[in-house]
Amino acid sequence: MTITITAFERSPDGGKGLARDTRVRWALEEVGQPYDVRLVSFRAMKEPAHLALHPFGQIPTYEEGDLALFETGAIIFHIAQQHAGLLPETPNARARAITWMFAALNTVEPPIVDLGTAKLLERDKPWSDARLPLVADRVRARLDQLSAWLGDADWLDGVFSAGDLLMVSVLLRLRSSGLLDEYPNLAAYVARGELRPAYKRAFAAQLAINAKPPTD
Ligand SMILES: N[C@@H](CCC(=O)N[C@@H](CS)C(=O)NCC(=O)O)C(=O)O
Repeated sequence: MTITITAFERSPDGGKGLARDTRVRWALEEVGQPYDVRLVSFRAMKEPAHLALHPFGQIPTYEEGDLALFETGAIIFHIAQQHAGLLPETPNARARAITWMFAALNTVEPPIVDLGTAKLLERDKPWSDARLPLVADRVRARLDQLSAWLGDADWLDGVFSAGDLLMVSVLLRLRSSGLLDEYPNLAAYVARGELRPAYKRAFAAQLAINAKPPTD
C-alpha cells in the first residue's frame, strides 16, 4: 500500500532538514519503505482538507490506505511496529527503545523548541535578554543528563533504534545554537546519526524540494 506523507511546500529552514517530515522520511528509509510526499503551503495546512488529517494544522501527516496519522512519535512508532529495523525484537530492549522515543519527544525536545521560540519569535520583547539565558540553561540541564547517560556509547541503549532516530532529530535542532558543541559526545552522537545512509537519503530528499527556486 502506498505511503504518503506531507511536508512544507517551502520549509522555513530552507532545506536544513529541521522540519519534522525529515524524521519520518528517515524512519521510512531505515526500514526500506518507499513513500510519496504531498507538499502543503502554510495556508493549505490550516484549511479543512488538511485539518481532517491533522487537527492542529501541522506537518507531517502519514497516510496508508484508510489509515491517517499525525504526530511524528506516533508515525514513527507505527512504522517501527510494521517493519523490522527500528525496534529490537526482545521485549525488554523494545520497551526501553520506546522509552527513549518518549524521552526524546517529551523531555528533550520541549526545552529545545522553547529555545527556538525565544530566539526566533521573542527577540523583540523587552524581557528577551533576561529570559534567553534561562531558556538556554534549561536546554543545558537536559544535555548534561543525556551526555552523562550516553558516555562513550554509540547509541542510547545498545543498537540503533527509533529512540536514537528521534533523539538525533531533536538534537539536530540545536546545531545553530552552538550548545551541542559544548558536549563532544552528543555532537559525535548526532554526527553518527547523520552518517547513516538512510538519514542521508532522507536529508537529500527534503533538500531537493527546498533547494528549488521559488516559482511565485
Ligand atoms: N508534535 C508535532 C509537532 C509538529 C510541528 O510542530 N510541525 C511543524 C513543522 S516541523 C509545523 O507544522 N509548523 C507549522 C504550524 O504549526 O503552523 C510532531 O512531532 O509531529
